[in-house]
Amino acid sequence: MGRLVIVSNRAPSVDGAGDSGGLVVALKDALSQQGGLWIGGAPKQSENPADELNFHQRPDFEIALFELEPELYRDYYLGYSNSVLWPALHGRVDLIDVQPHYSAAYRKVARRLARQIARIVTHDGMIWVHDYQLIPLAHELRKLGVTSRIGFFLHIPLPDLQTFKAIPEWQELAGCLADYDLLGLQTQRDLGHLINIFRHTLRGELRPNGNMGINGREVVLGCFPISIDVRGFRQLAVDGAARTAPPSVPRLIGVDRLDYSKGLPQRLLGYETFLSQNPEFCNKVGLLQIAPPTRDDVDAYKAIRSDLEHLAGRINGRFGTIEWTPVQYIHRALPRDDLAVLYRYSRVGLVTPLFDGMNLVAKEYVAAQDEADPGVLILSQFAGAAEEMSDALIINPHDPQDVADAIRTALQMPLAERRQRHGALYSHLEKHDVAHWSAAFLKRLLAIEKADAEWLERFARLEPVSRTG
Ligand code: ADQ
Repeated sequence: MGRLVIVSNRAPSVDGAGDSGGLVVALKDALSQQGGLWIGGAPKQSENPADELNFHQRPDFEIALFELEPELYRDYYLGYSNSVLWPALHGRVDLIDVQPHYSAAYRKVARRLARQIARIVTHDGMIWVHDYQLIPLAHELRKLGVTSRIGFFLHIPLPDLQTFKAIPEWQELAGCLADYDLLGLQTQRDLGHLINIFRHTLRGELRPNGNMGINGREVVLGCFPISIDVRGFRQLAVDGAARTAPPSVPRLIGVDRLDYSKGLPQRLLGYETFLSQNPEFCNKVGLLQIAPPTRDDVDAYKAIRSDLEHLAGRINGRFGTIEWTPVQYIHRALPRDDLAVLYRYSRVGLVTPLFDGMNLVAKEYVAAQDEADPGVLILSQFAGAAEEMSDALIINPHDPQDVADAIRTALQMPLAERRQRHGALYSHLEKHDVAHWSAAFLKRLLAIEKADAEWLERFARLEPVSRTG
């Protein structure tokens, strides 16, 4: 069997620092077993980018970095990826910023990267492309005659057809998705949307095996809910708790990138409603919100920070006392072992996105709990994680009353019920950890024989492109 090649917008660090993040942990084993290669964007842009991948050998696998000019990177990443695709795929069509040069840059990056990858992959290799920044990659690779199996995993949600159509290039994108051999989504919800998009855009036909017949070939579809290193994260929390004292009042915790999809203002409104309706809890509970900045250069992100600070200030002004601050807000990232112990010592985990592919914080919170005295997870019905985690308290994040009621229920929940809910959530997660996720995807990709020769020929006839052009 050939080499496994992972492609993502960002590569792991060349020296292994920061590997504790989910995806690297998930794929490290599979990559090291097969002499794998991870291709990703260089951490810095360059005025004169090399037209070749830049290789670095780590002890576990090889990394190849691609460089982009700052302007191209801006239009491809901050522009098309995060000002068009991210809002559209999260159902925030009101935030889409359509600029013709954004989509041109997006396609250009895929074309350039495909040329660089086509020079190094072999027919028997497997290519696994990650996420919305690189949807057209298989299309560009096929045009160059690459015959390897190519799979794609979308980490973020796929919305319904009407919302998807708000992307000016929606038909083109649907066509590009259909050029993969395997398409993996986080949830059944998203899978249903994909099937509908294919039916309407490409006259796709759902086959009895769950795959899609499109233009005479079969595209394999699957739902692969991503997870975390459950046991590893639990151990971090256990070790951390041995070094740290618990907080003096029961704590609610929220941990999110500062993103409009995460429902942070809605969460604070729910907490405010809870405090106003349950004054007996004032002084006896606190909310810790950790929200590091992200994509600060995109306009839609600038407002969230001030909204959040305004709300936190209002709640603290309204309910706070000399001794008690109802909302503690930290605007930066924390080391994973600190996060793990903060989760463990929090009586309630608040995960309230308005739309989320999966949401790993929900899984981290459950993994970190003490099974003898676990906290309660409050989870939005719009997080992908809600499909698997029905033993959480499932809420509608748009309804402050629903959030407030769930907070009260969680804080008053008897130990026996907390243990029962946590036990069910943890045992599911233990079986469905991140290793299970990557193995399931790769097994499906491996089972695909090879790209259909006739189909590839059609591609070549369509657009003859030189490998070095
Ligand atoms: P994200 O939108 O980044 O991921 P999420 O799944 O919650 O969302 O993952 C965030 C990760 O960042 C978690 O591991 C969390 O611990 C970490 N993190 C958040 N705040 C932090 C802080 N202050 N300090 C340190 N670490 C912090 C996208 C999709 C999700 C999908 C994942 C994986 O949007 O829906 O679950 O990819 O596929």
